[in-house]
Amino acid sequence: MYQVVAVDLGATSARVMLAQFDPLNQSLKLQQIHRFANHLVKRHGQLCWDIEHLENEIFTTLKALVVKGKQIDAIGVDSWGVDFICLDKLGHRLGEAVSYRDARTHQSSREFCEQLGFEKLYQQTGIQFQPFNTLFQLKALSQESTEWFDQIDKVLMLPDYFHYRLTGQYHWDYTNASTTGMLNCHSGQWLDELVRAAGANPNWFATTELPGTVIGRWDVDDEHSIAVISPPTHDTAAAIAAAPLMNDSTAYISSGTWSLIGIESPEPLTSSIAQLANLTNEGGANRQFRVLKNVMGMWLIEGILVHWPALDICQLCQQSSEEKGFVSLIDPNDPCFINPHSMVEAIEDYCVSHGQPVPQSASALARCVFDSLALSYRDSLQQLEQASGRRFNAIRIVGGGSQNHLLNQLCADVCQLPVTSGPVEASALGNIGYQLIGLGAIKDAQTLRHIIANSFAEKSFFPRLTPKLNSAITRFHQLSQVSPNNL
Ligand code: LFR
Repeated sequence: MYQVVAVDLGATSARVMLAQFDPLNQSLKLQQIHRFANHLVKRHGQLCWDIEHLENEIFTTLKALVVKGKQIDAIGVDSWGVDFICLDKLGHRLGEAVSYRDARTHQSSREFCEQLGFEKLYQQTGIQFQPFNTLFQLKALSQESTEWFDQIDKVLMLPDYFHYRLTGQYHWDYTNASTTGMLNCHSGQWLDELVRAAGANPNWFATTELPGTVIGRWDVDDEHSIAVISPPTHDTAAAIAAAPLMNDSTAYISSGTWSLIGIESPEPLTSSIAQLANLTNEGGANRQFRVLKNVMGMWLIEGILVHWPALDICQLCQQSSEEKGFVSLIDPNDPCFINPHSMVEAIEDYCVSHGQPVPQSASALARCVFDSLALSYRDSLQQLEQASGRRFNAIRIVGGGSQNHLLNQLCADVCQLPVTSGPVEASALGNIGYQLIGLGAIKDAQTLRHIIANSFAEKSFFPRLTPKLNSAITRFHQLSQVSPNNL
């Protein structure tokens, strides 16, 4: 029996999960050890991650597990992409971990991107334009005249920072490094010229390594020392590694704070069609590319729930399912939803400015979001079909958002495709799976998917006839065409 711990950091909630893998039966069991809230904090006028809080929760939970006498064969950390931490020569943290939701790049990213030439950038990196890509964050940092800027010796992506805190070793996982927008998508090497253009130093980074690599050991005390093995440290890469995708005609949606809709491809897709659709080509755990589209997902719902603290997501979904569908629609990727001071006001303003009725309740607001997300999934799938030449006959939804039966059903109805949901804890499972591959307990990526498919429950949703669908699609297109979400 192997026991492995995944620290899975999400933008709003984080989990420490313990998995048991039985090599004889090839079965996996997962147990939640601890779940804690993650939130943004304002520091020196910027929106930051509370690194001390995260580190404290991680270390306290891991130590408690060891003290209880749990045998642990390995540990690995994954989190959202693009965000990073700067270290000095002695390995001390410099400044804060500024969040990708901070506005510091919103203006400058477009200017810098235009200056570099997006087409050239896209051909080299395969990475979508998002104002928060690490490339643009570094550029913003280099222009901030921060007093410690000259002391930067290394830049680590967030999960690798926690790996460093556990082991003292510096490591750059390929999957998360690909989200920086500074890797050559063909060679997987850092594009030094681009790094320099961002005002950064190529020496701050080193060669990336594939998930499954042993980073070092965490010496808990004189008696205990545990291997730290790199998972796919980008949560989306981990989630997709755990998605039981058995053929090329199934598209996935990794559903959480974001909805990431995509396919796996042996090569990056960087045609003008892909560029125009702002598809990204992120590095996959299994050396495949994650060709996908970012759609602002549960973030919008989380933003609504802030205004109704007594409601939980299940109640909200239940009430929304009783609302009339396709009344008001939004383009979920409109920049006004990245970090509004009030999500409710942002949706209301959007409806007013697009001549639509203003949703009058939490459930009407949520219904507007769910309908719009499903329509946006449909468009993304079409863009993926055009860019890849594939035809999809099924959708697999994984991650926390896959528990949302209303959205799963709307997705099936609007996309007119069968949907299968699960596993819910996809990022943690992908994290665990690659540690087990690193330990030699699981043979390879495909075997991992079979094991996960056989070990965890799934649920099916079949497309139904939806009367007002065509007019909703037309209305949605009118909205998304006017949104400045692409360059
Ligand atoms: C999802 C995710 C997305 C990435 C966004 C920002 O949690 O990792 O893949 O585009 O967060 O990092």
